[in-house]
Amino acid sequence: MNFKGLKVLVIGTGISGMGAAALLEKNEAIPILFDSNPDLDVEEIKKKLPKDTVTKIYLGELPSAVEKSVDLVVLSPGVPVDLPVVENFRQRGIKIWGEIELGFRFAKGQLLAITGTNGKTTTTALLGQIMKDIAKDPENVYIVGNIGNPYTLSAPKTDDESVTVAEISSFQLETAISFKPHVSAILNITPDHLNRHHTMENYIAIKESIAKNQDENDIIVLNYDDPNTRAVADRVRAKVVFFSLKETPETIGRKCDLLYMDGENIMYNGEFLLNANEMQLIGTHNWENVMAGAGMALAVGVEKDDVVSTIKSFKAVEHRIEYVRTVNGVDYYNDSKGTNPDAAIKAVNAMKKKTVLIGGGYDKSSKYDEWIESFGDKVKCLILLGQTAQAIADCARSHGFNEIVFADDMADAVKKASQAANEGEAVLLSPACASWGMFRNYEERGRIFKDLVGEL
Ligand code: UMA
Repeated sequence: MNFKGLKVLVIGTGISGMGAAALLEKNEAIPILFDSNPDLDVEEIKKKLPKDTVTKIYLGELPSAVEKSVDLVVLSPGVPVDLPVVENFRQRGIKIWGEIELGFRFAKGQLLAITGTNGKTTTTALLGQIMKDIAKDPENVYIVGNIGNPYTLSAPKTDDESVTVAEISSFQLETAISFKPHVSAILNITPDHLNRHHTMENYIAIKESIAKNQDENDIIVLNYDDPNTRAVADRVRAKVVFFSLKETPETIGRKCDLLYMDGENIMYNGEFLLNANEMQLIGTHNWENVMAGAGMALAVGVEKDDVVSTIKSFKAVEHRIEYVRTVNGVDYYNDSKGTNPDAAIKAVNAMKKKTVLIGGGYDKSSKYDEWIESFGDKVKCLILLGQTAQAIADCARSHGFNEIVFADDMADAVKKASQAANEGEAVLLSPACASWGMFRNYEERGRIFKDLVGEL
């Protein structure tokens, strides 16, 4: 597609909007940046764009003359697709792409893409590392997407030899039109982002759309244990590889490629890959992430020994049950990426000691019952902050859990957690909620937590 002279409205001035605007300008399109937050500073935004940029920037309201002049709209992932301004463009027949779609139009080489409610970041980082470790030129392997690297920044650098490993969120899939991975994976689908996607059916359909352009030559790796992802197998054209914590080739009752557990051994179609205790990652949810990442790597022909060697040395990604330090005999863990109840349950399950848990944050209309029920005897005290604090406290009390402390902010939460935890116990930040409203993103929340723990 020729972008020369095309007037493209880019909505959102976060990292995706910046990446999109820079790519468009380089390709002689005329990007126009718009952000609905009127309090942003135009000069600060300009500083993040390439030098000598001529991109026009509008904040708050989009002038109707500008709205009428636009040929194409590119949305940042955080911009809901049902906003009135977006709806207006749709009714006028103006194309609406996500930043991922724009990147994809410029990308070459092999594309491996991962979605799912939880485990995306770990699986993407692991698979990216496997591909880097075997690559002739590791610089030509790109790890992009929701993990924090806009696709539009790396896509134009790719060539036929490139490998791109992409973490793709449901927000990004909603506006990915021709996006077609060679290998995709859906790790699991449990309730999340329902304030944006409204129903589970819609959320599942969006996740499943990662495979909508895949054909018989492509591969999809799916979690057999999750009924939502298992059912996807019957609706896609790509060849299916399953992974499962529960089934084996004998019990699964169908002929298929399968990664599975034989006790604590990770297996692939009857062949031993590695023992789970040889990995640095902890928790059975990570066995699933490892099976998914290994399945994708094996699908593109990476040798078994190479896959295993990277898995053995791979360490937890930042903010994902990340050990911070031990103070006065108390272990501190940062799981700021635990942004929904399901992810937070996995962190609680991975804890080996009695735990003081810090939770709460932005309200995504989640239900907290299963998270509270997962506490068992392990969680001794819940420290709550943010918009959801009261709702979580009410839910916890209705399940008979009464050890609840409210905190004003993260500093207060860390202080109260350090007072509540005794020697030999753990403090875990795993909020079950997004960070928005109190922090810019989960990374900022995690770093502030780690800084505060560092000061104890
Ligand atoms: N904005 C508008 N109008 C709106 C909503 C937002 O103008 O209606 C503006 C905001 O004022 C802000 C900008 O959009 O200035 C932010 O855009 P964004 O929210 O899309 O954020 P980016 O900085 O571009 O980061 C996005 C992803 N953010 C979201 O999906 C919310 C990042 O995922 C991702 O790393 C990045 O693109 C690169 O691909 C973060 C995330 O929280 C980690 N993802 C969610 C999750 O993991 O649960 C899906």
